[in-house]
Amino acid sequence: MVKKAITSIAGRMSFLLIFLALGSCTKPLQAQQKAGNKPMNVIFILSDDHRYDFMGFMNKVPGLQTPNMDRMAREGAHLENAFVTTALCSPSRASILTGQYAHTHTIVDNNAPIPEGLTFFPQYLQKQGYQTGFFGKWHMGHEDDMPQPGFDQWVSFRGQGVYFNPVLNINGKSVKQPEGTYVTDLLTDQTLDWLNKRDKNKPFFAYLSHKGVHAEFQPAPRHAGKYKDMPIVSPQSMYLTATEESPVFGKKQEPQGPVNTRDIPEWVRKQRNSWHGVDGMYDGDIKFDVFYRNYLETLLSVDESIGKVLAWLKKEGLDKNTIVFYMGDNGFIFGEHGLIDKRNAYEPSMRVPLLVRGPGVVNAGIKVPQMVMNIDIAPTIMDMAGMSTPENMQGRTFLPLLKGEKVPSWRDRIFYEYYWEWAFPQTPTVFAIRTDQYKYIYNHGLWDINELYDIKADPEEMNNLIRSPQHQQVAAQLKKELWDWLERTGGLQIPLKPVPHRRIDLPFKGTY
Ligand SMILES: [Ca+2]
Repeated sequence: MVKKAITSIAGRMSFLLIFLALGSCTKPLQAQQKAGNKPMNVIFILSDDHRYDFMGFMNKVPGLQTPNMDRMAREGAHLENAFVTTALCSPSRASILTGQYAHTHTIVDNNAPIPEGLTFFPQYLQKQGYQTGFFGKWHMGHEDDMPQPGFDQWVSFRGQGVYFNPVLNINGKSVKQPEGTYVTDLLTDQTLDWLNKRDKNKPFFAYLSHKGVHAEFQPAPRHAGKYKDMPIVSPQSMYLTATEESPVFGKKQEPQGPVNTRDIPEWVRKQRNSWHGVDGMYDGDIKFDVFYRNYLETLLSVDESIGKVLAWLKKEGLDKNTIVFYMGDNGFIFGEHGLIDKRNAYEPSMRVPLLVRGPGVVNAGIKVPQMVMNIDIAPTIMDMAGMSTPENMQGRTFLPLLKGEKVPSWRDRIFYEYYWEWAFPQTPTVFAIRTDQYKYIYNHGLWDINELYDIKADPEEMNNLIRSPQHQQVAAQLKKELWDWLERTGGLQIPLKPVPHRRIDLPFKGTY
């Protein structure tokens, strides 16, 4: 009895300690410097909504040319199983910058405020003697574009920004850009201008955060129309929920083998004819094939941005001691399950491209199969800068994986969360757990079926196994681990915010 009580108190104490460690936003910065590591320069290039497999070398999209992403993969590491913990702009960006899950940093959607005292990892880099610069889309704390902690140089814009002639906030001052300016080129130039003026005695960290390739896509004029004749090949799951009225785009790809259409969630069927479905996309204003080609054309300038950065490093003689990252903030669905966009926990939504080039540090041409997450970016870059991971970060450094070292205790499961937004009510709150073989999705807060996929046997996630007698044990185990994770990490409090506006979603548009 006494022992039980002590164990219980100890358990509560450790929970309290974890809670304090995670919640202590205002605690002074403490990251231990590791001995003997020489800090490397780092350039982190982030794109918006670029899905993991739309890169030339992946051979997913015939005709798509991304020579600079291909070069990054050839000369550096391709992290083949890279995921975000929330497939949405603001939560994922906050997870990258804090090393924390969305329910921990609390920026759970695109309107959530930044909590006071939240620490972004570049703040540690500054303490470590780095000069740091932020260039591009911040998009946290709603519309604010003012300088944020952790950056010596600040170039940003409000909210989603615009593709042409943006107004930039440069170190707190609004500066209108001239007519004809294209945002991807502009942000790359701003980054390189700052690097040209840097203090050559200090290491640097640049965070180049592109608007491209967020909807609604607008390619640079030099790329417009380049893919106008590109054939559309639909994913195998695109027409599983089609009705007689559903339009067909390009070549229809039929599923290989039988499909369990009975257990497709009702919300997925309904979303087909909504803002984020292939039948109703953008309230009927944009067609799937036009949308698809515009996306690919818009991506080309992001690829060129990587090329410009690599060329600058070579010219400056810095390409041997600078690590370059390329990553997407979340994926994007192009027709899978009859959907477009992200938010949900399906593979093209939660997977992202992740390439890292760093001669002498990162093995050239290495493929990393282990699952890594956006919350690992901060610990990894801090590791490269010679610092250990702060206690309140939930990710871990994958630098050993980049070096090709064996890491026997690497994680074998990852977690996912998305919180319902009133502006896009067609996607519910979703929690998921994914292993190398299985994914369990819990559709929260609505009367619908949950999902279990054998990703190895069914990579397109077309056969929901939630009723399969042979899979009851794995379903029960994954469900338990998912809820245990939420409980352990303080994720059982779903944040609510007031909904003051008229609805903007069809078929309820204009109602309160
Ligand atoms: Ca995004």
